[in-house]
Amino acid sequence: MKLSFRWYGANDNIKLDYIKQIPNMYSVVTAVYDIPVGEVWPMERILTLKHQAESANLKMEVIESVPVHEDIKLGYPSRDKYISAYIENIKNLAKAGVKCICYNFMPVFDWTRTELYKEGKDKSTSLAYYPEQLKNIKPLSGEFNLPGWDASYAKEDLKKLFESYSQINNEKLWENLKYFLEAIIPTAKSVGINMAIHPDDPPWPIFGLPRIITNEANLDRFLKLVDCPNNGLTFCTGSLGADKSNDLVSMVDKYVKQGRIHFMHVRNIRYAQGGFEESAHDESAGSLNIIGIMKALSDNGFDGYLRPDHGRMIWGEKGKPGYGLYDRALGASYLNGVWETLKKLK
Ligand code: CS2
Ligand code: MN
Repeated sequence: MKLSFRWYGANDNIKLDYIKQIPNMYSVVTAVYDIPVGEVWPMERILTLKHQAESANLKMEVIESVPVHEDIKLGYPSRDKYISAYIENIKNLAKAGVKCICYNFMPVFDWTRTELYKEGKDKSTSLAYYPEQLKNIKPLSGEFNLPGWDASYAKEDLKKLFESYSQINNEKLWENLKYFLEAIIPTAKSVGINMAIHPDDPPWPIFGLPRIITNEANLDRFLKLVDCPNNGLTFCTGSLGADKSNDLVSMVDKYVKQGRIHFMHVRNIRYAQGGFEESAHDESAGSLNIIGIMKALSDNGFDGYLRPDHGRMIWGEKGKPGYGLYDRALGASYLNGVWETLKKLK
């Protein structure tokens, strides 16, 4: 496995040198964040990120994310223009040495939580999702109060978007995803980029919006839409694990054997109040079988990218919820420890 770490570019408070000091750290996972969705990222911006990473002795082989324009998910005629731009991005990123692109196909909202600073018994804080609280969140109401998303949309734009999605059920979203993949995967293949879709987080519909990248049957269906190794997965344990019926160990085993996992997000969650709280990465801290998942990767010789996912806020650190340095570094070190142990015991 190639250990990697999300870095938000020059505006990230976390220094690249600090990231490199995490043992075994190989690559950053980053993106150009300030170009509107659907446009081509200027080559010099991509190269700047790469040079910054390289000056700290890190690679820049994974991009998370190249976001997909809503018109593509909605299947509007304008999608072709946005798909062309997406293809340009794939080509340019390949020229800069990128090997893997993470993206998602969730309508309107990416991840959804009901609390960003849930205090644990040890006074650390983490992200949490309680279905009871979700009932009280009404994205279309006057006080739009969805944690993490409040400032991202003007109320009127959001209303329009929701109206557009009233025409889109799961099957329509599948069709639009297939159209997108058929257009982009041949380019990804020819330039040697692995596309890696991120599962829906959490893996069920929210606010009546369709969500399809949620469980094993749907991942099977996804991989067959375009049956090519470059059409693969970001296997996010915390996202898929929120649905207790997902058997993560057997899913990892199966998809690594098929060569379709290009990127792992490994984090733990603790089931609570019908939902979940994000915990430390350690298996004993939460509900997921983290060691079993790492063993399935190790047994199958997993050679893709792996990053710790969200961390708690600990040691007084202030920062982007889920993306502080300290707990993610502890997570990376824990995962390294498990990995080395498994290797040694082989
Ligand atoms: C990430 C996602 O921070 C997170 O929750 O796992 O936002 C992820 O970057 C996107 O879904 C990938 O497109
Ligand atoms: Mn993830």
